Amino acid sequence: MRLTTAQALVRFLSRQWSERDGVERRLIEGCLGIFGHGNVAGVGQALAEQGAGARSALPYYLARNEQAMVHTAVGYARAANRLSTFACTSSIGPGATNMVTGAALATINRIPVLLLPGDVFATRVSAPVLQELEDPRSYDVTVNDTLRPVSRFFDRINRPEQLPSALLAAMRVLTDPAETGAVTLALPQDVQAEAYDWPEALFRDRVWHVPRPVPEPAALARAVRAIESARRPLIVAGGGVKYSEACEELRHFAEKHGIPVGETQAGKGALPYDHPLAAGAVGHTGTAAANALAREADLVIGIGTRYTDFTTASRTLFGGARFLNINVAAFDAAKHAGETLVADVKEALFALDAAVGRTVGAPAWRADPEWSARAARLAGELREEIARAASGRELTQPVLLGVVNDALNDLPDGGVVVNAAGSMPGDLHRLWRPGDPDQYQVEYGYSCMGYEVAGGLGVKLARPDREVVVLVGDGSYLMMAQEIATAVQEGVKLVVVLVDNHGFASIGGLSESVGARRLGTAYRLRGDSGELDGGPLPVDLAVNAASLGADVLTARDPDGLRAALAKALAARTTTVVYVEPVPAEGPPAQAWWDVPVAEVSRLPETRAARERYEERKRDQRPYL
Ligand SMILES: Cc1ncc(C[n+]2csc(CCOP(=O)(O)OP(=O)(O)O)c2C)c(N)n1
Ligand SMILES: [Mg+2]
Repeated sequence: MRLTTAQALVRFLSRQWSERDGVERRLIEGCLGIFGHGNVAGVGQALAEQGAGARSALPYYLARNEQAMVHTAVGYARAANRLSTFACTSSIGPGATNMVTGAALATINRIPVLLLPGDVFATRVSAPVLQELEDPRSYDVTVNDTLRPVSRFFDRINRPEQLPSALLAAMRVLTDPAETGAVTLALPQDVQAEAYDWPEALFRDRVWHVPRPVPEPAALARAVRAIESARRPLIVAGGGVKYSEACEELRHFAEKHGIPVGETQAGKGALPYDHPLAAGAVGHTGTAAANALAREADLVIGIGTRYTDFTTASRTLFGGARFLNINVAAFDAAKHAGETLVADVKEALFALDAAVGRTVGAPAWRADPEWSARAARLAGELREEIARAASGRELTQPVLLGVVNDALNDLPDGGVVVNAAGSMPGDLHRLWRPGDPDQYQVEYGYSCMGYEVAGGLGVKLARPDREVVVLVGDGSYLMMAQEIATAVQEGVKLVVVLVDNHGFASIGGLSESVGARRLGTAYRLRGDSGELDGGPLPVDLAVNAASLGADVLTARDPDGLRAALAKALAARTTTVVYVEPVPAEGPPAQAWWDVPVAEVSRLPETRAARERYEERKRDQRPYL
């Protein structure tokens, strides 16, 4: 078939499917894009020619910012448990480099997205073209090379003939649970428009089987021995549990053996929050319950977790525990010198279920009954503590989150909550009571300000059956609120709760604790002193949201918020609920986080912070 490279690309993408457990779905649901001279005549023309409407094989969505469109693709793919995603087409130059942050976010969170940045002429006949970076050492370098370290697969299509093998490699990485992340095919603008004779076979429907690798028998035997020799095991459930759709298996395994479960941000909701073995959030933003268990456990069973510093409290949390790591990615399984079980989480739990406690002659294995009973007591106290934190007459942030949580848990569909950066993720991790595993969608791998609205749009595209509530701080809103306009354009309804505390509550607190005097963390006018300590900014974010096409409601107290949320959830159009919460001290952190403090300073508060830092630093153990 004689087609341009871009036409062949679009035709190919519209015929790719993923399959897991016998269920097939489109692998590339659609194409988000912003056009410029680097893609309008190539990918843009190809999309237009194939028919890019909502009912076409590869629908096109106009976004407002290239970083945001990658966030939208991530929100979609994550809510689809990584079985489907979006392509993102950009022009060359700034359009392409705007995607770097989104790509890093996708790769760090292990979420598949397909990026199609335009690139400068392969022939170089017109070089340097508008927006081309010239590297005096080599004409082979373009700004798109910044996407290499943040992509799990990167290729530049300098000849049409290179496209088929690059596409096959790209689809393989997108659908490989161990390798997935951002996949980038850089497309020189002349090659996009160049015609070539393609074999028809390239455009046949192709199904990509998403594997569930089973554990190796010897590794399974070692894992069983590790579990059976433990008395005080603790499961740390990460995002891998949810992506593998193994929450039921996790519950069954924990119950059968009396093992308490702590959850990371990505794993939150894996176990019902009111389960007697649910110790809640673990780590720096963890609960007293989970962290107490973590300090005393003799075996940590990490399931689908990357063990970030928030989970390990910068390697201060897990006492003398050994590690057993169940992960589809060998890279993660090998962390902390653990016993490794490289497998899909569901398959691993299935295999362990058949093997643990079945050693001939041995009684069915369970954790020390006192340990399980203690976990149940702590879980009970945790539920009371969470209920206390969320109650109150003043609209503090914990109360606000409690009101939103109740509103979602009252919905028949359970809703989804989306958040990423600021002071809310910590409060959400500790306090949120997920109605089900799909409800909690907090991006905390990259914790990227600006993910919230754009990511929420993607979540809603994946889950039109659910109400999607985006929680966004004023700082994050000011970085990237423009996708409200895209939601309005698409008739995709979001509820955005805009939490305006006039600056960076999170970094303000952190700044004070490290002796940095809260510099640059409150939004104030430049005052007479020359510092940013003047009056409040005359910035009205509620009016801003209305100007983007959203309906806007304002809430001043818990009852007002309940009423506004009820209205917003019942509405058909995107609605922003604007709230200025009452400032309140958050609960004290139950575990440390390593943020190095200045070793020398003239400021007394910095010296005091350094003393505290050095004391805590002594607890840090490498685990290996
Ligand atoms: C893109 C990006 N830049 C900087 C940071 C560092 N950072 C983390 S939270 C935060 C402030 C967030 O402010 P806001 O959204 O208002 O939330 P609040 O802390 O007030 O709850 C900053 C600057 C980040 N996470 N992401
Ligand atoms: Mg703020």
